[in-house]
Formats: sequence, structure tokens, C-alpha cells
Amino acid sequence: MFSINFQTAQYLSSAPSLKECPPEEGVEVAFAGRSNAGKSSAINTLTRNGKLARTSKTPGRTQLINYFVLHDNPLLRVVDLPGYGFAKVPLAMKQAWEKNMSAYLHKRESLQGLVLVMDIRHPMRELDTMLINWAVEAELPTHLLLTKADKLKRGAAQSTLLQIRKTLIEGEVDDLVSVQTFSALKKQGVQELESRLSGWMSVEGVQEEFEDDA
Ligand SMILES: Nc1nc2c(ncn2[C@@H]2O[C@H](COP(=O)(O)OP(=O)(O)OP(=O)(O)O)[C@@H](O)[C@H]2O)c(=O)[nH]1
Ligand SMILES: [Mg+2]
Repeated sequence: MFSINFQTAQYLSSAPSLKECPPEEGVEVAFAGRSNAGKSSAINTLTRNGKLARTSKTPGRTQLINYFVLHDNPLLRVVDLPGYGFAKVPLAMKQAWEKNMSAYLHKRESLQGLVLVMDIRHPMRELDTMLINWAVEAELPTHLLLTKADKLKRGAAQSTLLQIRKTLIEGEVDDLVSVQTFSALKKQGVQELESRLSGWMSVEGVQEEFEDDA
């Protein structure tokens, strides 16, 4: 059985814009979310590599699209997308971000799924919802990662989870969009995330390549 080992992740490249992205071959999963939500920390927890994606206390650290490969195979990629939602960004930059993200979610052939990282204390803000809507429009499987769950009591975290799950069911998008709680600090929810990502990446063709390489 084909299974992905996320610990094999290695840095591949950074792209300042869509034009500089790796070729649209193979499969990739992307992490998106508001600036400071915890995207890079989630990637580091997933890959058990605290130094892989840069994390920062200063919002807006990751301005580039960062690519990581798995199993030394450039056809298996994890993508750290630039954070969004800071107050002080000029309008032109916001509009450029919207255009870029919408294009990435709608047109990127190799993209198999989107992990939308949200601070569990501030989930489903306007831009998050916009991204979810684009993903649904593009029929792109999406996983909502409610991170920093260690900042809430268990009951409060569960109630946020259930509330969002209810919203997904009511919106009839629960076949495409799933949700879980997560903590990079406590390493909580790693297996659930891994199994969702593995499902997306187990695509025929790439699998054969991978087995040939192994
Ligand atoms: N308590 C707690 N803190 C976290 C968790 N995940 C991330 N953080 C902290 O949140 C801050 C931002 O984390 P990053 O992973 O850099 O966030 P990001 O989404 O990559 O941010 P940008 O790249 O700026 O968009 C850092 O200070 C992290 O240590 C978590 O699960 N629990
Ligand atoms: Mg980051």
C-alpha cells in the first residue's frame, strides 16, 4: 500500500508569484490561512521538522509561495502559501493577492487539496470564508485546521469544531470540506491531518513513480 511519510519533507523552492511556480506535474497540497494563523508551524509539526518552514511572531513573515518535496520526489509537493489579512496592506496588494489565490485554487492542475489553517479563537473570518467559497467553486477538497487548540479549554475547542461542522452540513459542502482541531504546540491532531493529506496525494501515476523510486 502506498503511504506517504511526511518526515521526508525537504525544501524545494520559493516562488514570488504564480509565474515562477514549479511545473504543474504530479500532486501537491497547499496550506493557506491568515497571517500568523499557524501555517508554517502546522507544516513543521506534520513533517516533524521544526526548522522546515520558517515561523515567526511577526505577522507576514512568509510572503513567498514555498514548496517542499516528499520522498525526494518533485512530483509530491507541500506548499506554504503567503498569509493574508493584515490590516495595513495597500489595496493594490490585497487585490493582487485575491487574484493570485483565486487563480491558484481554480487553475493549478497539480493541486489536490487545500488545508485552510485558522486560529481556533478567530475562525471563519471574511477572507477565510472567501477562500472556502473559491475552493468549493473549484471542487477542490478542503480541510479546515483549527489550530492553537491548546489556547482553549477542551469543551470550548469542541464546541467551535461542532459549530463549524454544522455550518458545513447546512451549506451542503461537508462532502468536500472537513474540519478538525489541531495544536502544533501539543502535537495534537497530527494523525488526522496526515490521513486526510495522504488520501489526497494517493493519485495513480504519481504513486507508480514513487514506488519506482523507493
Ligand atoms: N500556542 C500555540 N501557538 C502556536 C501554534 N501554532 C503556531 N503558534 C504560534 O503562532 C505564531 C505564528 O505561527 P506561524 O506558524 O509562523 O504562522 P503562519 O501562519 O505561518 O504566519 P505567516 O507566515 O506570517 O503568515 C508563532 O508565534 C507560533 O509559535 C499552536 O498550535 N499553539
Ligand atoms: Mg508562515
